[in-house]
Amino acid sequence: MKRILFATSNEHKFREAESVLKAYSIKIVHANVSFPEIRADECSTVARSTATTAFEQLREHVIVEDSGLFVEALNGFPGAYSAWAYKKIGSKGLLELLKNEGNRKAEFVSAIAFTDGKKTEIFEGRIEGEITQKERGKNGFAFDVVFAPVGSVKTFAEDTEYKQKKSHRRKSFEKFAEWYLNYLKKHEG
Ligand code: ITT
Repeated sequence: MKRILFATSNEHKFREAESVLKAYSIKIVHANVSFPEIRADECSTVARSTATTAFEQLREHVIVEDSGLFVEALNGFPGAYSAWAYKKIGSKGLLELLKNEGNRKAEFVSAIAFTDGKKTEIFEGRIEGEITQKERGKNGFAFDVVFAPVGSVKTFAEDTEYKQKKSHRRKSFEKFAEWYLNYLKKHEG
């Protein structure tokens, strides 16, 4: 098994990533730390910067992930500010903002940044869906209770198996894993 640090203060993110990566025999170790994040509209910009900060402190190959929910009718809000928005208004607050809105389209985005201290690589995953009319489901975290992905009538919080198969995080981590196995071959072979 190959080991790599995943720096995140979010236990849910870690578990979702772990379950994708074990199929590739890549073992991630949880560095339960959070670093100051820059403000930017794109998750990839935030992730790239946080990876550099994480490497400076941890001095090991590290990945970080920045993600968010981009709601079309709100011009992409809360987007890269999702963690902050969730703390402030929660998913009930988001439903309130969309109360009289017919356009419920939204997209989850996950951007992973890997760095070895010399170069940083970015991997993105996305999933489109709709914001439901009310909260549904008990599993998952944060906005999972109000997000129903295209192709399913259930929210991520109602159907975690579907989330695990199709999510933005599944896609970004699969891209990362495929790239990382090659990276290891080149650097260790
Ligand atoms: P770290 O920065 O320490 O990794 P965090 O939770 O603060 O943890 P982000 O800054 O990337 O991570 O914020 C991501 C936020 O986007 C998260 O807190 C949720 O509000 C939302 N989000 C992202 N992915 C999600 C998912 O799969 N399900 C529900 N909400 C999600």
